[in-house]
Amino acid sequence: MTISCISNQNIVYYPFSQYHFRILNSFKGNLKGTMMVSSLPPYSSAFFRAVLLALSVLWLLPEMAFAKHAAITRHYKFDIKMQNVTRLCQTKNIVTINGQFPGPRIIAREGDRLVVKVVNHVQYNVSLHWHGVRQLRSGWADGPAYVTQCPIQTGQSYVYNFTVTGQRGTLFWHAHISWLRVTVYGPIVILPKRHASYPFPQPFREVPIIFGEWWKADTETIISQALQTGGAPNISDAYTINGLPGPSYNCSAKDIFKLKVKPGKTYLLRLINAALNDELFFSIANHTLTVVEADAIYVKPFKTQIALISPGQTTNVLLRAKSKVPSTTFAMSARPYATGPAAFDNTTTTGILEYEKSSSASNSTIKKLPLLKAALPKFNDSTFAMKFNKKIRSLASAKFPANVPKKVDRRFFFTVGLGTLPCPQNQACQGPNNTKLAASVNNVSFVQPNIALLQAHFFNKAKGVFTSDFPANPLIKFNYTGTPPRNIMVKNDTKVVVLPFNTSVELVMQDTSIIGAESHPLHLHGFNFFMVGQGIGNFNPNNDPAKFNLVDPAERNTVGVPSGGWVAIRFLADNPGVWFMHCHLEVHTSWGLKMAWVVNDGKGRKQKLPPPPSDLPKC
Ligand SMILES: [Cu+2]
Repeated sequence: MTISCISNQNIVYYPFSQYHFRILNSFKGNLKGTMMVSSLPPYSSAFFRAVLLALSVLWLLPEMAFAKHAAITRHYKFDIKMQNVTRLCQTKNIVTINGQFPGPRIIAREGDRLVVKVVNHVQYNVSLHWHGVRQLRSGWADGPAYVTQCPIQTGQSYVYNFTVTGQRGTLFWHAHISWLRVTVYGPIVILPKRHASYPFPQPFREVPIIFGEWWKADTETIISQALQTGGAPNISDAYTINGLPGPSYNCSAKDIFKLKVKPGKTYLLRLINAALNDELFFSIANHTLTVVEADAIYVKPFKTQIALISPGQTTNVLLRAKSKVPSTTFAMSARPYATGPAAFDNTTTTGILEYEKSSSASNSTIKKLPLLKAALPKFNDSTFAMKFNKKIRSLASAKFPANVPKKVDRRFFFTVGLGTLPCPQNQACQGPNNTKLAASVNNVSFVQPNIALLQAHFFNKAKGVFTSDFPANPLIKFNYTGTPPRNIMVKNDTKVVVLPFNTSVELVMQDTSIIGAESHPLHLHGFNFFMVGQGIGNFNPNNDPAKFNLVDPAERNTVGVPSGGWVAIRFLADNPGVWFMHCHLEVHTSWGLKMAWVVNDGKGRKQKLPPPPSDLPKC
C-alpha cells in the first residue's frame, strides 16, 4: 500500500511497504546529499568553498537562508540496480532505481538546479530522461539514448545536471532506451517558488498517482522477439497505480493503492501516465475532479468525472472530499482508451479512496465497507477523447500568459502511423502478408544511429550518422484517413529537420489509416508547444487554420494525434540542441515512429549550447 502526501509548506511522506520515502518535515531539510544556495558555476574550487560556507550558513541559520526564495541545487543519487518484485503471484527481477518501484520521486522548486548522479549496476545500457523538463541549453542532460547521449554502460556513471526554469507542476522521469521505462520511472514534483501560490485554492495534501503497466514476462525479451519476427509484442498483464495493480487482478488483494482522505479537505492528485503502450481513462467513483494543470502548465480549471491521460502526459486534478464520512469506499480506476488495430490489455487497475473517521469514531468496531465502482467510458470512446482534450486551455493570464507564436516561419505537415518493412530473406515474418510491422513519420522509419545525434551535431560529425533532409511534407500524397495506398512500405533512415535558432514552427501531425487508424501521443523533447487545432479526417490547409486557437491553447509536451484525425501545434525553436520527437506508445517508437529536430545555436552568448560535460558516456 502506498500513500504519499505533499503539502506546499510541509513535505510529509507516509511510507508504506512498497514505496519508501524519507520523512521530511519541510523543505529546509535536504532531500538526498547536499543542498546549497548557489548561483556559482559548478565544480570550481571556489564553488566548493562556497558550498561549505553555504552549508555552514544553512546549519546555523536555516530560517535566514530561506527568508526569500533562492534557487538551490538539489543532489540525488540514482543507483540503477536489479530488484525482485512480486506482482500477480509472480516474482520478477526488474530494473529499478535504488531498489524502489516505482522509483524515487524528485522534488524541486521552480528555478532550482537538479544534479542527479546515475550509476549503472545492471547488465543493460541505460539512460534517463527528465520528461517535460525544458532543458534550456542543457540538452546533454535530456537523456534519450543515441539522441542526446550514448547510454550509460554497465559499471559507468553520468551526472545529469540541469535547471528547472519557468515550469511548475508535475512531470516525471523515466528510462529512455528500449523498453526499460516499464519499471524505471518516478514522479518529478516542481513546486512553485517559495512564497508563490497556486492559481487555485491551496490543497490540504498533494498525492502523486503514477500509472504503470506490468508484464509477467521479461519485457526486454518481448520487444526484442517482436522486432525479430515483425509481429506485435505481447500485451501487458496489468496496469498499476503507484506500482500496485489492485483488487481486480489475481493475487493482488494486498497490492492496492489506498488513499485516505479527511472529510471536507481538498487534495491535489498529480496524475502521471507512465504506462508503456496505453492511454488511460481515470475516474473516482462518485467524485468530481477539477483539472488545474497539464504537463506542468496551469490550465483553466474545469470539472470532470473522468480524466484521459496519455503516456507521457501529466495532469493535476483537485479532489474535494465529501463533507461527511460516507459509509462506503470508492474505487479509483483506470483502464485504456484504445483505438488501434492491435490487441490491447483491456484490464482495469483500481485503487481505493477511503475516508478517515474522526478521532471520536475511531474506537468503534472497524467493519469492511462496500466499494463503489467507478464508471469509465468504452475503450474506443474517441468522442470523449476529443471533447476532453478541447477543454484543456491555458490560463492565458497576465501572470501565466500563453505565448503562442503568432507568426510562423516554417510550416510542416507530418503523417504519423503504421506501415511495413520487407521480411528478410529466409525468414518468416508475422506482420501483414509476411512483412515486418513498422511505423513512421512522413514514411521515414527512424533508425537509431550508433553515436548520439547531439554529439555528431555538436562536433560537426554528422556525415554517416544522420542527414538533414527529413521531408517537411509527405513525399507521396494520398487520402490519409481513407483507403490506404497499395504500397505501405516505409523507408528506414536517420533524418532530421534543421532549424535556425528562434524559428517559429507550425506542425500539423496527421494520423493515417494504414493498417489501422490510431491515436498517437506525440512527445516533443526540449520544448512545450501549443495545441492550436485538432480535427477528424484529413487536415484541410485552406479551411482549418482559420479555426486555430491562438488565444488560450493548451501548452504541453505530449499531445494525442486523434485516431483518424490531425492535430496542429506551434512552438518557438529557442533552445539549441537536438530534440527528439516520438510517439509515447513505446511499441510505435520501437517500430520507428520518431524523428529529431536540430536547433542551431543563435548569435547571442545565451543562445548557444555549451560543450558536453566531461563524463558524457561514450558509445
Ligand atoms: Cu503511436
